[in-house]
Amino acid sequence: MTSTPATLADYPKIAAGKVRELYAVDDEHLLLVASDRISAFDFILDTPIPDKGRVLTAMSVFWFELLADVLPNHLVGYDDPRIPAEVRGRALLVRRLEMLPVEAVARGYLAGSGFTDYQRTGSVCGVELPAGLLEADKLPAPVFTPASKAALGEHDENVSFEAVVASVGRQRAEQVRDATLAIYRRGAEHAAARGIVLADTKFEFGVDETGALVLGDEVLTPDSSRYWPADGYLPGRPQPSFDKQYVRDWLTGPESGWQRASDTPPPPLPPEVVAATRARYVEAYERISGRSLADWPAPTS
Ligand code: Q0Z
Repeated sequence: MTSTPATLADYPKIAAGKVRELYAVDDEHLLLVASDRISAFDFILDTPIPDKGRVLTAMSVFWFELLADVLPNHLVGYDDPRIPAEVRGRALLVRRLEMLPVEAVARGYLAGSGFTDYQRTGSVCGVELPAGLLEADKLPAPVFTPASKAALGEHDENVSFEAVVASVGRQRAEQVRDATLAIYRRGAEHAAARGIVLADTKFEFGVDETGALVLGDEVLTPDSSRYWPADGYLPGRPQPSFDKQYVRDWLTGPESGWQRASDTPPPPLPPEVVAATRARYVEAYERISGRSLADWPAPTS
């Protein structure tokens, strides 16, 4: 015997986001690890949501498989011996790519910075929209609204298509735009048939050693997308988040004692809010995939 089971400490950590970490496995492979941490109102909460990392990882894998005929992706494995037991079920072994410096956003509905920019200018990322649209309205057709990757803790900044052309070249920019819209359309159509509105989403693309465009990162998870319940969808007001609404309602309600404007960190979540939120993540996965979370890998005790 020359090797022992991998442990996370064997792998250098090469990047960390708010709720995920990235490790180098070898020259050609990375390990993308999703934690159970959750953010709300731009704070990382002190209270984890059990199984959130597994749910988002399982969801990404479902979407990679469904979308593989639209574009190749970076997924190599989710139950591979190179994945340490401690992160089993919430880690993806992926091909190392040359990532493109663009947040590839598709919007089918008017929300977030898309709605803010529309109210000020009537357009988003240089794309003119019809007058008179309401918050959360469905757009006449999905739009590509790229953003530049911001430093940790900063918000991505919406940019024009010409800014993407300037950074990656016209051919690649057109390929990224077309792939973004094709993948969003396919995902939104699948989600709609299961009672979920996929309002918008952010993809990250890379280029492999042959020059091919490859879908990377996490795909169509509630952390990279706006998921709304189709039930009760009503434009003209902010829509409830499929996954985080219990957290937001409790934090902004009287029970928490927290003032959003106070600049103080939010308090820990009570067990019933944790349980309801966990159930929403599991429900989103099971509705979208038609699969049971019980069948997804987990650490073995
Ligand atoms: C992804 C990120 C973080 C999670 C780099 N296949 C790939 N090849 C090369 N680089 C990446 C990927 Cl996915 C890559 N990110 C974003 C950062 C945790 C994901 F800290 N950065």
